[in-house]
Amino acid sequence: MDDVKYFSLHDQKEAQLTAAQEQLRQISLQSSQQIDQMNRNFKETLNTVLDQAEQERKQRQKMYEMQVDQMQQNLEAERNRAELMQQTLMAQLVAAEEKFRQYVEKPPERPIYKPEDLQQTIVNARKELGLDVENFYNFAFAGHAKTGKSSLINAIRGLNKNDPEAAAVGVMETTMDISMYTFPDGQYPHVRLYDIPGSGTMSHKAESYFDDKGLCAFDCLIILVQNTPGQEEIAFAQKAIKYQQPVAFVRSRCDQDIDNMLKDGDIDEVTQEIVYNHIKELAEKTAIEIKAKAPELYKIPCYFIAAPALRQVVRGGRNLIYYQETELLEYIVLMSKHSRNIVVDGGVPNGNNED
Ligand SMILES: Nc1nc2c(ncn2[C@@H]2O[C@H](COP(=O)(O)OP(=O)(O)OP(=O)(O)O)[C@@H](O)[C@H]2O)c(=O)[nH]1
Ligand SMILES: [Mg+2]
Repeated sequence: MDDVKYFSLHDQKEAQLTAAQEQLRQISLQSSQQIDQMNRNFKETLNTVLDQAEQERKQRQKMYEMQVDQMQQNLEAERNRAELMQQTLMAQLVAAEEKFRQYVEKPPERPIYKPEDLQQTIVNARKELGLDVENFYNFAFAGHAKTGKSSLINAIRGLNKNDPEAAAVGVMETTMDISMYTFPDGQYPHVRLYDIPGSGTMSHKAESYFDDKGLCAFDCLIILVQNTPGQEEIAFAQKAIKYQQPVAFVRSRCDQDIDNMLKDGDIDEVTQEIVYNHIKELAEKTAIEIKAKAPELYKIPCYFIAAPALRQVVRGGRNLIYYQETELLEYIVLMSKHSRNIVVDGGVPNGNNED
């Protein structure tokens, strides 16, 4: 009996166990189905997301590729344009080089213009001549040979040609080098007179005379003229104006004109009136010639003198006949005073180029 009881209990338990196992199996089956379903769902979702991402990536890639294409096209167009420009520039350069080569191979149509540094030329000329422009007013007596430059300097200094301190004077070409003279007895201590060799000779050519002698270096230029100012004297004066130098013409040896008139029987005697008329005539002729040849020089004064008469004036002696010695002396004194800022009645003589 007990055994029967035992077996039925056992069976019961067994049945319960089997049922529980079945239940467990069912639950496990359901769970695994659920998990499978979730897996499938997850995969689906993942695939959808991945698909979308892939599509987006492709779209972006396509867009980037299009942009890169566009940029490449732009770059190519830019490169082509640069190449074209380079070719054009090269062609222009080659043409310019050829033009330049042809230009430099040909002799210049006109002389090459080199602007002259006037101030530097003056400085150099002063250095070369050893000219002291700080402490002295320097007159240069220049002009054609035998116009009486040395005789004029002697006369201004009150000397005659035989005086040991006089400048050499003669009928042959006499002054060969530039010489400096001062006033005797300490008169006008700040004035120096420079005797310049005559131009138009074999040794001193007229064309290069102004530059060769460094005439621009002087404070004032006294140009002695032959009869009336000719091309030579006009060219010197034009140069002087270029260097802004005060300049005056002097026609010396006027006494010889009068002597000749006497010898030729044009006049019977020498009077002051005859001399004045002669000077007037010469002055008018000179003015006409200057007006015709170089009107810009019309303001330059021209003094008509005779060296012997001038020497007499300087020495304070009496002379029977005068030319324009006093006027010339006044010019010299006024110019040198003006340079030292000494105010003088009547100012500076006409023609000192300081308009
Ligand atoms: N009658 C007269 N003779 C003069 C006068 N000036 C100069 N002479 C004479 O003319 C000649 C030449 O004079 P110079 O003073 O040597 O002339 P220059 O211009 O200095 O001559 P170079 O230095 O050689 O260029 C000399 O025989 C002088 O005596 C003048 O005003 N009247
Ligand atoms: Mg001389």
